[in-house]
Amino acid sequence: MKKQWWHDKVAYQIYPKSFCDSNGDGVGDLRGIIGKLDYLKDLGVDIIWISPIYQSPFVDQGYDISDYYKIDPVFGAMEDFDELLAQARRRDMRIVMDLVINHCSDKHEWFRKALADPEGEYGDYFYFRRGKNGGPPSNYRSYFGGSAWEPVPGREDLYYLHLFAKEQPDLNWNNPRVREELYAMVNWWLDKGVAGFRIDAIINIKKDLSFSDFEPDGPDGLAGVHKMIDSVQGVGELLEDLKEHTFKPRDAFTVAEVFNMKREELAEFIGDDGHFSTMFDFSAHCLSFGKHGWYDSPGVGLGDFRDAVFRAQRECQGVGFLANIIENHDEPRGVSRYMPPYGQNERGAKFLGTVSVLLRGLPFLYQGQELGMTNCPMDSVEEYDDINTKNEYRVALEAGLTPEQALAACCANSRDNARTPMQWTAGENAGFTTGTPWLKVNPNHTAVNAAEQQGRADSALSYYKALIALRKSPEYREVFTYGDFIPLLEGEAETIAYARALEGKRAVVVGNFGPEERTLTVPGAAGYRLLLTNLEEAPRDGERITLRSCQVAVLGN
Ligand code: TEU
Repeated sequence: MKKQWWHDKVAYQIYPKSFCDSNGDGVGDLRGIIGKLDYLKDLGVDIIWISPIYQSPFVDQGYDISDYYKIDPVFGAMEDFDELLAQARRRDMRIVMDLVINHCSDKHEWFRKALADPEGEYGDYFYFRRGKNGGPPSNYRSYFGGSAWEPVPGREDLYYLHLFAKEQPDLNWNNPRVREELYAMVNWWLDKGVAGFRIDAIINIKKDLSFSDFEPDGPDGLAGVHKMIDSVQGVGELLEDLKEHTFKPRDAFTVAEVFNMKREELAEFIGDDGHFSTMFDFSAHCLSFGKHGWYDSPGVGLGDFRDAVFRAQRECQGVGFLANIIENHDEPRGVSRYMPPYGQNERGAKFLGTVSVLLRGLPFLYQGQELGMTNCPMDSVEEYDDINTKNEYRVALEAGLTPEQALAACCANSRDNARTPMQWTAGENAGFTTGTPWLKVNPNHTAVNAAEQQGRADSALSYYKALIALRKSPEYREVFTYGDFIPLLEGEAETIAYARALEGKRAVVVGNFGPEERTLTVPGAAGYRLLLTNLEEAPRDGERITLRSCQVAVLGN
């Protein structure tokens, strides 16, 4: 594998609306981020991915872009962004933007022109189609529920395609003009000095233009639109075209959000000359997809997490690097989701962090993960903001669940769990804003917050700093970056263990997530040094190590 500058780095995702508000309007902003760069540097972060900050009506929180060349005023001005770039560079950190190019906002100039004249030039920027049998052109259900086809106002029997919300019309990638416009925009941001992009929902850009129906798979008589995406061939050609015209000539870093890749395509996606630098490992997250929605989403334990992640690690060994995550702005908090009830605390947060950060690949932290932030209890559906959550609530009610059950499904799965404001202090609004926060602050901020953890040697935050420092230490950097991933103790229940090995150097991660203390035998680890553990001590005897409930240890030779 060719070595790349980003291989030994640590990345951090900022959800800008919820990170830090500098002007008291209740919404996070660029000046707020600038003010926290030292905090991120101190944590050990090298690459910062910022979720969309472009001009947007915020129907889907910025993933609906109405002008790709503008910063939304709620976040600040372009001068603030330039300042952020400069301040990050000064600290040897790099900024990665979110690239949302499967769709834009229905308020984008292109779509407004297209609606005014669907048969005209801009109509071909999108997918306008005639209906059939008095209904939409096909029976696709959008990712956010309901038909993926929206009738064009004032035009009988004409529809446009949207895989996400109806306010997010899909862009027609078959049209060379669309591609040209998008590539010019990508290059404009790269020339400005961003290091690269996190690329949103990109697998969806290739459509099957026959738009054939699929067997209905739900009580609404529709079929998930992912079936069309799964069945179509040829997305690779579009992805190569994108890369050749943008990322490659400018040596940009890219991390793709890919859900429905075909397994045999791994090397094409993230191999040495792949479409992208890396892509997120969602294998554990996918386990909780319900057949019909969040209401029938299966619970996922840490054993399932281990099995899925280990499989992904094996598959990408020798092929490429995955981007490893526990949570992001679309997922519930990892501590609440994967840890057993007795591990949903600071100890469990450290456990999960250790397991994830030392995997082979690029670690991505999501804001607040380093504090052990948890899911936020909501008392009613009105407290949610997220469009997807509101839809899932409705879907659950339509399936016959009681309002209490539907709310419980949202509490467990909602994207807003991760979107509540960052918990800086124990004070009012968690120190996030002096105004009224746009989304509820998790009431546990009085106990879980950065200010308290900064000053405490055994806090989750202090632990994360030590963990990242270990990963980057001169002695272990190479093995944690390029070492093989070797699963260990796979037959042991409630255990996560693996080694990283490079030539003679070895590091071992071993964790017990059972409710009781246990003694485990780690083959070959006699005489290894204890490099890190989330409790005060980890008694050893030759190859044997005794770990309390939810204790993890890192050993090395
Ligand atoms: O997500 C794409 C995507 O597939 C998710 O919507 C996923 O299906 C869902 O979150 C599971 O709960 C990206 C962004 O990350 C997301 O925030 C946007 O809403 C979406 O694209 C549309 O741009």
